[in-house]
Amino acid sequence: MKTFQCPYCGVGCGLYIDEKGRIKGDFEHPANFGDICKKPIYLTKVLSKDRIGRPLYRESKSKSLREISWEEAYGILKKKLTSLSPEETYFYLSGQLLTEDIYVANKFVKGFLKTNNIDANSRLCMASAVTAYKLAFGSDGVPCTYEDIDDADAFLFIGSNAAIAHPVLFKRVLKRRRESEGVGLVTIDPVETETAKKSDFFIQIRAGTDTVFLNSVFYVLHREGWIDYRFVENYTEGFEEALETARKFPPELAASVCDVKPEDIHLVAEVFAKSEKLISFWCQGLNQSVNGTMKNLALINLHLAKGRLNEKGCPFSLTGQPNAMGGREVGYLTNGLLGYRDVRNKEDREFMEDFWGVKGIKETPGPTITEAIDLILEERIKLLWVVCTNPAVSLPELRKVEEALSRVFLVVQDAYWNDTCEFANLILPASQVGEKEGVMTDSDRTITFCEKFSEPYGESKPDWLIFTELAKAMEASELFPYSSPKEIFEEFKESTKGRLCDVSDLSYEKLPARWGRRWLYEDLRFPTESGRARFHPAKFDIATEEGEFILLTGRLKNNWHTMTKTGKSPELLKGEVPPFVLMNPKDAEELGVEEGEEIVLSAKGKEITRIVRLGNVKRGHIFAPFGYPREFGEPTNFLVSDKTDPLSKEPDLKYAGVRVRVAKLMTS
Ligand SMILES: Nc1nc2c(c(=O)[nH]1)N[C@H]1C(S)=C(S)[C@@H](COP(=O)(O)OP(=O)(O)OC[C@H]3O[C@@H](n4cnc5c(=O)[nH]c(N)nc54)[C@H](O)[C@@H]3O)O[C@H]1N2
Ligand SMILES: Nc1nc2c(c(=O)[nH]1)N[C@H]1C(S)=C(S)[C@@H](COP(=O)(O)OP(=O)(O)OC[C@H]3O[C@@H](n4cnc5c(=O)[nH]c(N)nc54)[C@H](O)[C@@H]3O)O[C@H]1N2
Ligand code: SF4
Ligand SMILES: [Mo]
Repeated sequence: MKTFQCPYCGVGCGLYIDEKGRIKGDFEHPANFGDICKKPIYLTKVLSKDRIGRPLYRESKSKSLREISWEEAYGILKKKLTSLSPEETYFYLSGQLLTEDIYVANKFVKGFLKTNNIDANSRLCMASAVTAYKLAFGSDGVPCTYEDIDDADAFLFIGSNAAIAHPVLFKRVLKRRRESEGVGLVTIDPVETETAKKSDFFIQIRAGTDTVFLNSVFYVLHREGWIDYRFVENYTEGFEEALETARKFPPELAASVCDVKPEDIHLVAEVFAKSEKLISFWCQGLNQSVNGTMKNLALINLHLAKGRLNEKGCPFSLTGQPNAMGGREVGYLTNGLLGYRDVRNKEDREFMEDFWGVKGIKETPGPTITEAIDLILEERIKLLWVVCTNPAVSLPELRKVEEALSRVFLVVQDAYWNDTCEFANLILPASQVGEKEGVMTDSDRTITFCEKFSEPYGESKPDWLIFTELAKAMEASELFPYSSPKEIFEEFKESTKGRLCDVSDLSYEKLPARWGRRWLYEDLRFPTESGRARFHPAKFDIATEEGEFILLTGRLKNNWHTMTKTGKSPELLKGEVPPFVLMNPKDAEELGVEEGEEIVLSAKGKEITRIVRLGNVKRGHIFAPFGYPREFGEPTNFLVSDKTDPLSKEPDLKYAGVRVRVAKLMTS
């Protein structure tokens, strides 16, 4: 029986293939205990569908791609990488790679080429949560674990549609409510999502204003005398400054900014004050915002003000991708190094240089992916290497992205043909989960070993092997001596010794296992300079966008992002295509459009057409799934801007100003 971690969401369910080739939930895995959602069930059916089987190449984009051998591919890359300066190259990775893949890629870029020009799609995903966690707690490890769901009595879902995005986790929350009296769920979202529909309270907030709402909850906690001063005094710092900011937002004022009732704010304050154990789950409704880090900090402030950690609760950032946490452990963003180390820290750099036996790791973080797009347009970056992500659909401001992808020498390393491949000069076929071995870390720090259950498709190779073989072709075998993922894991392990994310005791045979204690900060000592957790004033800054509607973007229930896998399964596509948007019935009526009719949304000089579905979306807002690739028409992200949060540099993917008209008026 082959077991592995689900390659979809960050819940990280353990799965296995039974004797008839069916995919089932692993009863022994602590993330799901046998549970499973619909998406992975169809995995084996799409494993070999429309794959890329051989490396493909063209020097000029006006030519068609032709098949080449791996040797030729490595030759081309070697020539490019040696003729360009390291700063003229850029690597864009993914939280869907295995830890071993990420390890080798990161070492290749930061340790061998010696540039920090490397980022991952986590920039669009977890960057704000990472930044806020680090500011507040000194590290970005999630403080608690899934077990904490099983005895909590209050759950807040803010900017998270966990019912479809983290379904097995959400079912665990519902089970807890079913089995115990007095357990309550509150959802805060501009859309009455599936999560909201299953909650006891739904607060329909105006997009972008969570910082105001949460500051106001802090205000009420203070006004009502509900602060846990003992906790604040013993274990935290910065309370007064944070409170001073919060005091600018009395409930009446906040209610009008957020377009909610003052009682809603009071209700959440009461949940913070009076529940026994409260877990606040959040995801992209807080992270993907120009105010994203502040939204995160405003929420964490509430947990600190009430001492809601460990047995009393947890601020729980839901990780989106199956191995974004592994990426964090390896340090695959522009500033990261192994074991939660940072290029800006001299000691960390010295450790790494010693550990890898290299010299000259750069101390300045590289540009983030949206900055890199600008640098490509300025012709300062000349080679872009994309691994396991589909930026031609998922990055914001797609007109700019298309232009950049057309200009740069583009290497795409992917398992399937995707929209980004259309712009590629060189395509490297990658093996995917099921065809390769290695580990992933889920949302609650549990690491799972993924066994191989199928031969690699065609000539595809595991991502770690592609970088290892290229390094060999570049005469760097000493640095990259690997002949198996296990050797890579052993090397990675060593680097984490004594660190917060210490996995040095683990081995493939001992997995699944979690790093860190159940409660990461059990003793209430934090890896900050003073050892205390830190409050931060949560300053409010809303995205300003021109247009009649605010376009919110997000996920489909049965499809995974840009649909390269799930989109090949008719069972999963059903009901989710053709591309649609969700609109408030009153807005639709005013516009003169009915359910099933088409509207045209326009922004940034681009128009996209979508079918209207009616739903309880906040008035003035429209919800659009973002993952539709070009085979279904223009992708949503043509309308989305690349404005970013100043601290996390995460783009605001949840607040685009759009104009809207009825499509049929054009043709009549
Ligand atoms: N089925 C499925 N599951 C997935 C994925 C998938 O593609 N498909 N992707 C995975 C990944 S990588 C991620 S990151 C997660 C994402 O998981 P989620 O973040 O839960 O999903 P989203 O749909 O992006 O956004 C969540 C909610 O944020 C709300 N929102 C938008 N703006 C605001 C705001 O200003 N304030 C508040 N409070 N809410 C707001 C939206 O209306 C939406 O309901 O899902 C993971 N799981
Ligand atoms: N407007 C808007 N935009 C968004 C978001 C949003 O909410 N709104 N969400 C953002 C977020 S949170 C995320 S995480 C991103 C996701 O966006 P992407 O990362 O672009 O989405 P995926 O479709 O998951 O792309 C993964 C790619 O990896 C390939 N692949 C799968 N397995 C392997 C493998 O083992 N090796 C290699 N080399 N390739 C493999 C797949 O075929 C696919 O092409 O989108 C972001 N963009
Ligand atoms: S909840 Fe997430 S990890 Fe679990 S089976 Fe579904 S997609 Fe996979
Ligand atoms: Mo994500």
